[in-house]
Amino acid sequence: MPVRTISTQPYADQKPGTSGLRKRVAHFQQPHYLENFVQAIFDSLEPARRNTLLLGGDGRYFNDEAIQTILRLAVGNGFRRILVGQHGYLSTPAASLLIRRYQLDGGIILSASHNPGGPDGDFGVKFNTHSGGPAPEKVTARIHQRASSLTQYRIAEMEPVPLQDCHSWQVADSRIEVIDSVQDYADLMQELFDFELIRQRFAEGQLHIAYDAMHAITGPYAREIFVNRLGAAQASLLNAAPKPDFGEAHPDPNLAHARQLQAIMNQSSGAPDLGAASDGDGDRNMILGQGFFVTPSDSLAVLAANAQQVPGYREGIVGVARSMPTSRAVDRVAAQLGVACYETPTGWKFFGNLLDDGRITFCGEESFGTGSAHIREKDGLWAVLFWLNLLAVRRESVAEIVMAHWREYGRDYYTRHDYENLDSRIAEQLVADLQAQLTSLPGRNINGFVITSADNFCYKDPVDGSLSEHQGLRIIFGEQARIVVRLSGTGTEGATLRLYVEQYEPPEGELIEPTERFLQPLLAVSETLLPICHKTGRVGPDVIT
Ligand code: G16
Repeated sequence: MPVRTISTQPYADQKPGTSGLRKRVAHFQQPHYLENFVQAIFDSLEPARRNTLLLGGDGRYFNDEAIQTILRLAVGNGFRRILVGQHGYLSTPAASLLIRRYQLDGGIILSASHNPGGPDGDFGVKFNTHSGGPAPEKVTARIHQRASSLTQYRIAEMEPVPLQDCHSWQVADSRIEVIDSVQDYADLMQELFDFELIRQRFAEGQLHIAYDAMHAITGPYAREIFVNRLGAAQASLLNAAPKPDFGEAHPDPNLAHARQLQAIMNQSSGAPDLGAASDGDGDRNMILGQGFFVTPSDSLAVLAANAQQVPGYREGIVGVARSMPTSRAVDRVAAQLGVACYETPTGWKFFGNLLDDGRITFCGEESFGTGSAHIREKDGLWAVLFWLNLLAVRRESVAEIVMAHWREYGRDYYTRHDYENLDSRIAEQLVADLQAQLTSLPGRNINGFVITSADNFCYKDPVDGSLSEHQGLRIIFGEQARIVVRLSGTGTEGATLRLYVEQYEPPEGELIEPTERFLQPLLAVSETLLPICHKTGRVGPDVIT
């Protein structure tokens, strides 16, 4: 079978962001664009780590075509063993699991996560290393460097590989295996959680769930786990058939986009006990109780505090980590448990070393990501099962569990305001203006909020000592409050400015105020320091989560 060497030109814009390379579909469809980036990934691998590969994606538009192209590139580059998800599907958490379970050299996951799909939507390519986690910054820097200087790629001339059934093919020196990832993933979940107990509660009619797969990748996994293994009603699943355009919706599990699920959970009577949703590639989760939203930061804290209620974590946890903009709720749990708590930059890749080094058991982010040492990615269904397991054990509602948590640890009121598709120059200037004031801020009292420190977050990885600078501006008001601002690294158009605002209320204080009302004074302080509306002409954020 012939392998051709094709001339290409370097692309300077193939710089992976927070989570892989994300661009508009049409951008990826430019001649040689995808091939260039994938060849750069292959070239950046050590020869000893260029033999076995996992490949799959979230099923979005262009997934099928990109998989066939990457298969030809992998064969052309001499990979000996290539595992591909059946139908070309792999959720991000399942991909992480399979890389680890089959001890592969790495995996390519095709997804733009929660970004919309379809011909006018977004596409993305992520590379995960042999640990099963997203490539760390030193690897993505190598990929970027290579992509910006590449002049040719190697591609095999071969027929498209049928992906409908699980089977394997020998093509030249490469073995291509089409595999079903659902069973492996469901088996792991069954090891971690008390399926027997959950199944019993479902059977007794004591527990009900509504799970929204948002027409994205988790539908088949959710059907196997909730319906086949746990006996939940078929009707518990919403939008469970993956679609290339996600049903023309935005597969982002938050209050702005999971409206159908919210309507179900806000019914005055008959709402299920747990409402949950996942994103395009299945690594995010949103947790709802009856008329009750659990912030991702609170969810992480509650799971950490309740770890021993769940079989997989009976022996307790060794430590936790959260991304810098995530609220400090989990820090309070860690302090009480006497375990370490790490603060990392935004991006799941920063948890990798802490997990590999056995320093943490749980980690999470405000961006609807929660996970544990069971794999090296955040895991949407894992978080949902954790909550289900908790509800089954404690026989309390989601709201009761969270409120009991606040009564013990206090509450970190939290909101994130996103200003999307801003003119990049204006957004960068806003951040630069605040950056310029940082050193003069400590000691300043704005409407009763006293700034104790202000910096641009810099992270020194405690395992390998690597430094990641300029990870977001932090204005800290002691234990009382924080304001954080940073530019998103996952958008594909203009700049997205994220403003994160949190304020702590101790256990004896006001714990059930509406979030935006409680945070109004601090939001006003924020507009004083960072006049987003004034400088952008916007009247408010595009999305509040
Ligand atoms: C990715 C990363 C997360 C990050 C999120 C938002 O999630 O894996 O670690 O928190 O993007 O990043 P940003 O604020 O830079 O847009 P996903 O689910 O999109 O892969």
